[in-house]
Amino acid sequence: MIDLRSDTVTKPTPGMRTAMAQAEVGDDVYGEDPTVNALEAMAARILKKEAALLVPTGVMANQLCIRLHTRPGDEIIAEQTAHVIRYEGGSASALSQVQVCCVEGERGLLSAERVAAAIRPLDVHHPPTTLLCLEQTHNVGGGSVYPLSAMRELAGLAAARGLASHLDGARIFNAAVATGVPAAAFAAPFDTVSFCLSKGLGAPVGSMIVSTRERIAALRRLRKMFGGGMRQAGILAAAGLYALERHVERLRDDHDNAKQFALQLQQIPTVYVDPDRVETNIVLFEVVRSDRSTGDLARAMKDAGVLLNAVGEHRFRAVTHLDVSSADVDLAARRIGTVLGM
Ligand code: TLP
Repeated sequence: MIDLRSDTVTKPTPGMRTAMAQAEVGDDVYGEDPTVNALEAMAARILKKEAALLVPTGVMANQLCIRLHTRPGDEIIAEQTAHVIRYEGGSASALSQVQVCCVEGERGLLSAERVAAAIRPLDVHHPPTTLLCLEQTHNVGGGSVYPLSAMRELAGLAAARGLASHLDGARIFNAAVATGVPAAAFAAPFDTVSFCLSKGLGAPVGSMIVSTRERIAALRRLRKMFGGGMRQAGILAAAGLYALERHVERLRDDHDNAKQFALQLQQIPTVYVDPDRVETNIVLFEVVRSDRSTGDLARAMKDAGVLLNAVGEHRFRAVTHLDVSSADVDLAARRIGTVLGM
């Protein structure tokens, strides 16, 4: 089975498992886990921020930051297909009691004009706009990458208008590897930045938040409140350290495989895909001229040995990662061609 549903499906490599088994541990709620402390120091160093915090998931990372930057009744701005809106179970409203202003972007990427127009003027009728959330790379946008200039412009606009800024950098290292811009440069203009260890980096669990020492101290308290204070978490942190040391540069292979996959899909007459839009490890493609539903086609592809996510009426998402090789994507494209009658 070739699993292209997500880069979250990766399993720890033998070397990573050894590092996890050998990790020194302590009680991280007391701040006594040396491996967690080492991971947090490394994340802060790489992203050039003062401090970092390990949290169990990317969702928790985003939601802790939303909670930190807002008060009940505030409004936050995010692109309409952002992960914080679509895939976090309504937690911004449930856990932070904020409403979300959904702004339309181009392949998930917002423009300064649209964001500026969405910031509400001070008025007793309006919810105060207090936070701008961006996503790098943009998942639903197809792994699209904000250029550094756009990130600076948007975060600068937020700061100038008195808003805090949070970057959901779940795949920030994919953006860094794809553009050659250091992840720290993308992170620099934001008040808080989160990134995932358990996607392309291949760790089984974990996300990091980086920010100032003061904000990380406040987030540590909120993490406890949200139930995310872990004990001997060094076993997980060891996987994160291993991933940051060994699995960043290899993201390039995932990008090459994604591009190759898109080029092969393009040969199938009933597939629409634009390989030029494949900037990182996510491929969005559409099956056209088919009277079968995407759910039905996804089941047929599964029977043929390819797992994919159906993400719209005609649309599929395929994600390349550590556990799929270039030969695997060739085979997956051939199997999809067979299912589609080529
Ligand atoms: N994304 C998952 C699903 O939740 C959709 C995926 O398969 O892509 N931010 C972004 C941009 C993400 O793509 C994800 C996960 C998260 C946050 C949440 O991370 P986890 O799953 O660790 O809570």
